[in-house]
Amino acid sequence: MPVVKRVPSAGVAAQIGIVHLGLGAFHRAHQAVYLQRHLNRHGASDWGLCSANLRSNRTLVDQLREQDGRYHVAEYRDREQVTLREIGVLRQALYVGEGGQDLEALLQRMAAPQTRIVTLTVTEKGYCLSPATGQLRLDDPTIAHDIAHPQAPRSAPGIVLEALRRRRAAGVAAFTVLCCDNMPDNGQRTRQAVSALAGQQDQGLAQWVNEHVAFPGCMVDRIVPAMDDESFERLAQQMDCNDPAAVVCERFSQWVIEDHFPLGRPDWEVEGVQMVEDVRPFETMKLRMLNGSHSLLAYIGVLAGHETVAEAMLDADLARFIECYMTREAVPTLDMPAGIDLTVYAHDLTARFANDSLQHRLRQIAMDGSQKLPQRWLLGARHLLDDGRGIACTALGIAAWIHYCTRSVPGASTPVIDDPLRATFARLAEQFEGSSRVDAFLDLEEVFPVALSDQSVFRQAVQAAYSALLRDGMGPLLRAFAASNPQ
Ligand code: CS2
Repeated sequence: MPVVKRVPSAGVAAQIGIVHLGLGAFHRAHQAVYLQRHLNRHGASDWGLCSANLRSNRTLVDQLREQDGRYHVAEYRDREQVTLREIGVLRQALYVGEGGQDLEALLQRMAAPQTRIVTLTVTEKGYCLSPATGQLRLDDPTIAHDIAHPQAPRSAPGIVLEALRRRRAAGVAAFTVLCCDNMPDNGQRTRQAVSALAGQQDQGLAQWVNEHVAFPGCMVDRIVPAMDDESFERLAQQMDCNDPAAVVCERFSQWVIEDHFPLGRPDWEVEGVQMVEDVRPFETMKLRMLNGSHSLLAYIGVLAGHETVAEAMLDADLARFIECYMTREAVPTLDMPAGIDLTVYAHDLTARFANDSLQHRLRQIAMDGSQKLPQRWLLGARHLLDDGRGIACTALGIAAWIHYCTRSVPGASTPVIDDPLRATFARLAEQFEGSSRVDAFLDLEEVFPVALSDQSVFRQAVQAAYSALLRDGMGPLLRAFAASNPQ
């Protein structure tokens, strides 16, 4: 049984100052915890939280409402030590379903002068941008809907824009928009989504957005596995916590934010948030080192027969492969400010991945690969090739992703793939095999920037990895890799 340290919620969030879109586990275990610590420290705060789920998990919103917004976060340092925090900073939980329930309440809340910041964790696909180029996808049905019905928006950019339109009409200053998703240049990408949508609706509004709305970028980091029955049971048994809205996460947490909040912000730096002028180096580091390794572990790990990240890290060959990826294919692409030691960072990541008090399923990370690969692997691969370096680990990752998305699984007619492009993957799997399948995948311009897929060295590396994978299988391939790349 672990030693449990309990931290109750203290103080009252008198007013809602932040509206959040995307009430998932990550938000509850990351941003809400920083705000809770801020509240506990000050005893009273104007930075209470209103969080909304868009089209997913209505049950959670109902549960939170029943609990008056209170829930628990269990932070596992390891199997022996846990901190159980009570969160009381969530003042309002909303659900905007297909039928638009709570949409008006959400828009009113966002338009209210007390709301000074709007934050988002709607996952990469929630911005409706092309993953490879970052341009708004005008062919996306949700965006097409929002262009036709600006005042009844369904997409996250559409909701942000409609709230801004109302503020402008009422003469209320724009809130600051803070994207907390794992995208490159996430502030700029969010600006791009909102302002391109505005350009389709109303030029005057588009200009106002460009002139008046701040979109600082930020890097968020905390490993928060999706909750499952086992995690709920563990909370009940180990700490008598029977909370259907609880989340489990690691002890580590990091938040680096560009300090540009025209209407003010909580004094986050007191809670350990790093406020910086330019977040991009931190974001690129995290995307390529942590998330890049995560995605490698996901596709390669599943094909090697593993289920969770910690279990995959016990596979010495796979752990060696990840280490080689970090040092040879991620670190050389990074240009960090003084004081950041990437060797230490890589070492700490390895320890975090190996934390076996978390059941972080590889399949959770494997979701939405088409939206994740460009920033996790492909921008780095371009950099490496431009420098004349090798991309062996990345190439095996891409080969594993293609195989993961198209292989047949015993007992199932098609593998269960959770990705916006899953229908395309199924079609390509049916039409092509072997090297033509690889070519067909690399031709997907939404995922692979032409500047990369045009390079024959790149194609050849992925082709070679894919045929070796089909020939040898993942286990033997990793064994051979580790044997020829000893520590
Ligand atoms: C993971 C991330 O699911 C995924 O794609 O790589 O959610 C990762 O756990 C977080 O970014 C960690 O901060």
